[in-house]
Amino acid sequence: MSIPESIRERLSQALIEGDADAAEAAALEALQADLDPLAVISEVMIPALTEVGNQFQCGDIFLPELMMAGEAAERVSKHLEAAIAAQGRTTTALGIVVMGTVQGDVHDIGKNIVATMLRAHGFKVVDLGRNVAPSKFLDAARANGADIVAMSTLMTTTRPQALNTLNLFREVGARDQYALIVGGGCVTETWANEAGFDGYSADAAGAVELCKKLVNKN
Ligand code: B12
Repeated sequence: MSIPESIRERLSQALIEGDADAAEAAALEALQADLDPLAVISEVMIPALTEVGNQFQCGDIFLPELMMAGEAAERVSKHLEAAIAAQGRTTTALGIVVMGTVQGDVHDIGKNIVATMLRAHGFKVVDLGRNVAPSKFLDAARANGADIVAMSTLMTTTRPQALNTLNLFREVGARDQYALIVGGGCVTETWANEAGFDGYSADAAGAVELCKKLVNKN
């Protein structure tokens, strides 16, 4: 079912204005109307946050407004994530994914959505949270017997930390034991390939396909 214009407009406007209450109300209305939570994320939430990011970059809005939009998006994504999780029906784990946002970066909305989607599709996800040091990725991969180590990074300034993490796995001779993947707004497929990662995806649905491919279960 396509997203009715009234819900689309209200949610988008509320996110852009950083009105968390109005955004939450519109998201709950979308879920009550049985709209696909992933479509709400990709067709409304991401474009609205892209607009917020552009306005911030141009100096049309400042940090307080960016933070209000971030809070509104977090409130909305909690409901959408719960709805995605409720759709998951798989009981046996397809594979184990250790996931986190790289060191220095606190953006975790996209990472949380990817984690939820992976869980809904049958992966066990060990979520390390945000601002995760390279050594923490390595320790968690070893401790949990991970198949995949997934890094999220949203800023060009923290992107090198994904590479530092990959290099740490190389230095300790653990590179070939895990598939290392990366994603987030500042990463491209070309960058990920050139850096030597095993995969990249621009969105959560693609992340699921990528992880299935990497564990050879699709
Ligand atoms: C919300 C937001 C915030 C919130 C974050 C709240 C939170 N809990 O995450 C707050 C207000 C805290 C924030 C803070 C800052 N932010 Co900010 N923020 C944003 C904003 C508007 C949206 C990000 C977002 O959530 N997008 C929606 C999600 C769903 O998309 P996503 O993260 O890309 O994830 C999808 C895909 O990328 C993919 N994916 C994500 N991770 C992974 C991982 C894997 C393995 C795979 C396969 C796929 C994958 O799947 C996801 C789902 O589809 C962006 C602008 C933008 N256009 O992205 C700026 C933006 C990222 N922020 C920016 C900046 C500069 C900052 C600050 C430094 C501001 C400041 N001066 O303090 C701080 C950073 C603090 C820090 N140390 O990290 C810049 C970064 C610029 C750069 N250097 O690259 C941006 C791009 C804005 C801009 N245009 O200038 N921010």
